[in-house]
Amino acid sequence: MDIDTTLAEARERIRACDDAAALKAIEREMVGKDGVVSALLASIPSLPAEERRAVGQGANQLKQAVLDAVAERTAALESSAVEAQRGAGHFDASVPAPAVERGSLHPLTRVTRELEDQFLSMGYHVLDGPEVETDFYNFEALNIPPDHPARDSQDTFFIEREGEGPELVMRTHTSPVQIRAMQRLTPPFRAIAPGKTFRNESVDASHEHTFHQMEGIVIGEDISVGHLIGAMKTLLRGIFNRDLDVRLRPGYFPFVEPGFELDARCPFCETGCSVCKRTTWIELLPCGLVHPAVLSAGGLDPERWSGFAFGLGLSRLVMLRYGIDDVRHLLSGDLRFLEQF
Ligand code: FA5
Repeated sequence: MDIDTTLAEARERIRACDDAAALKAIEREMVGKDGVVSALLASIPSLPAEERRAVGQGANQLKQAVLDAVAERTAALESSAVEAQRGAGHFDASVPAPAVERGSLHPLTRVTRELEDQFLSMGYHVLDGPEVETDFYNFEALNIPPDHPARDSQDTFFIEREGEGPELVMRTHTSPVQIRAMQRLTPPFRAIAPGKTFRNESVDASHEHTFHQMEGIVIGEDISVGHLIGAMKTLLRGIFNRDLDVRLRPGYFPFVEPGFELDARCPFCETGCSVCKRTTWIELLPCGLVHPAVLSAGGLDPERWSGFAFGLGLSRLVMLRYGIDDVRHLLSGDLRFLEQF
């Protein structure tokens, strides 16, 4: 018998053993009265004289090593049994339960949901659109062909792709949903589309590379700037809970004609404050009547259908609503900021 091999096998079985009775059985088999070690010792008288000493020492070492291994494994099994009992059995009903940490809705989610409710009640669809868009939807269908200078105002993240296929971009605004809405819905219709947008911006307190917008589009017959102003006033009433005067300034966007920047009377003051930069007006959203080329790109006949569209800067609106001074807080994931809502 090779003593080293016998010991290695015995140790392996002991390590793998996970109950006390089985451990005892191994111990008996190895060092008991009729066990391996006894058999080894009993064989000594029949061995040549020069081998007897080594076999005797080996048998004693084997016995001690097996006893040590059994003792070590027994201690390990006992301590894990105690742990299990602690975990499962000891319950003190008088100890106060750990406080349940409740999450809360992100301010962007809150404002988005409020606006969705408001627009749903006005008969609008709430639409979603892909955040990774084709160049066609993000630019071309919106009357911004390649090399049009308006592309400079929306510095874009292009997506590298292998092989054939249309050029892909992270959408720079929610306006592509205008085209998707025209393709999907039967006019007349009204729809909003809140969501994430991306621009390769130099980031500062009012510019993020990832921010939220909410597109609005209304298509019908004989839609005029009057309808646009009426809808915007209703929108503002929903946001600020009161009627606010609005004014339109000319604004250029290739996908609307005429195009405007809509300002609202500052909801926080009457004579000028830091929010309105002492002007009593706050710049709220760009908007306009849908350009005939955009109606055509969406598959609608511009001779029959007309419409208005607007692009609300949701991130900026949330900042205004909650007095947040830096747009970068919104997506920072910083709990010190988030726990305030
Ligand atoms: C647009 O994105 C147009 N698609 C809006 C539009 C829709 C016009 C429909 C006409 C008809 P603009 O680039 O101005 O326009 O962005 C709209 C709003 O998004 C801005 O008023 C601003 O509130 C917000 N915004 C733009 N860039 C950023 C940015 N980097 N970080 C945070 N908010 C931004």
